[in-house]
Amino acid sequence: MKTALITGANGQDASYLSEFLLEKKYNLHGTIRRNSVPESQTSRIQDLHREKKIKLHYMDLTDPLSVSYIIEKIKPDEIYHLAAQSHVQISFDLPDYTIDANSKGTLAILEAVRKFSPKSRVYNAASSEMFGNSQDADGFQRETTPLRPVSPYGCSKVCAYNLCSNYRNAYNMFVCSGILFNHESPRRGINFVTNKVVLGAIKIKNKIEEKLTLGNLNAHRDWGHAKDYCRAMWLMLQQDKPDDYVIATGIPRSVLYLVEYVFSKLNMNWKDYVISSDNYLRPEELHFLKGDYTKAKQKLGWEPTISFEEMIDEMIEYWEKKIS
Ligand code: F7E
Repeated sequence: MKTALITGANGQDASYLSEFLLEKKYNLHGTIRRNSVPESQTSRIQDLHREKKIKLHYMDLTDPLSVSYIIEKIKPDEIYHLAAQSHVQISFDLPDYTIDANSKGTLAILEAVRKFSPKSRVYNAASSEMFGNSQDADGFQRETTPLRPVSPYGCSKVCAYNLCSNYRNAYNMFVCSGILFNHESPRRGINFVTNKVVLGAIKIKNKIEEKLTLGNLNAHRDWGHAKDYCRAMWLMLQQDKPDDYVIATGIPRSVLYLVEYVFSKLNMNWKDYVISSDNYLRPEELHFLKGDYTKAKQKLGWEPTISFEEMIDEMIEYWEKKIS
């Protein structure tokens, strides 16, 4: 039986990954961060926690002692490092914290593994936000595309990504980074645009809200389903050699397309309800993401299986049941 440790155990991705690893009979540990609302610390993994399928530990990325303590104690076969300050716009409000948690926090994980558990295989959650507005001549971003981040979040992830490849080469550690493009699900936080639009539209339909205020409708993102992307994380750690992989669908869509799709599914005209506000614009915008997942397909045998429309339909169904 393999032992896995997931940092950020209550996140969207961790919840899907936990279910996936439990099906594969892993002995599962997860870390959560202390906050003043304890019930929100297990909101996405309530059942797993209640049924004692995952053992939870307090850990904070800004407290390296807590990081090394857990890794030394558990010595996991596999570490899925998913914990982060993951909201791009909030990273402009909390730049110092974002760098501390995401960059120095990853360094704390790598140092703890190097000193106390050098055989652990590490998955690092890198991000398409690292590319910024850089793209290849064919419009795609891939593993070789230059990294030119346009947010403190993107910068923090570039630093973590570089540290991971440095530790892999310098200390011969098994560290992989998954460069994941946007990935969503009903479990996505409601301040990310997909769930914000779905929930907002359903509230309007149910006369709970009158309007939905958004930012940049022209931004394009390559959206996939979190469940598909978590399978790729596991595949990376099952290979003979550690490497970095882009995980994406290759299909960009605009925020406007998302809005039109959701409102028309609910038989409403978005133009009657959606307002654009500068409050949701970022100081520097990332305009267009389209990932080339050829390497993951060839080396991991990975491909996305859930379409954008199936994913949004699942989110609509989830919120309709909850709200109406
Ligand atoms: O924004 C635009 C916004 O916040 C998507 C994180 O998981 O993916 C995520 O980062 C787009 C952006 O995700 C609103 O300007 C318009 O262009 O859902 P989002 P994100 O910033 O792309 C990457 C890969 C990560 O790694 C991150 O951790 O939608 N947008 N109006 C809006 N976005 C939000 N949140 N709210 C709006 O009202």
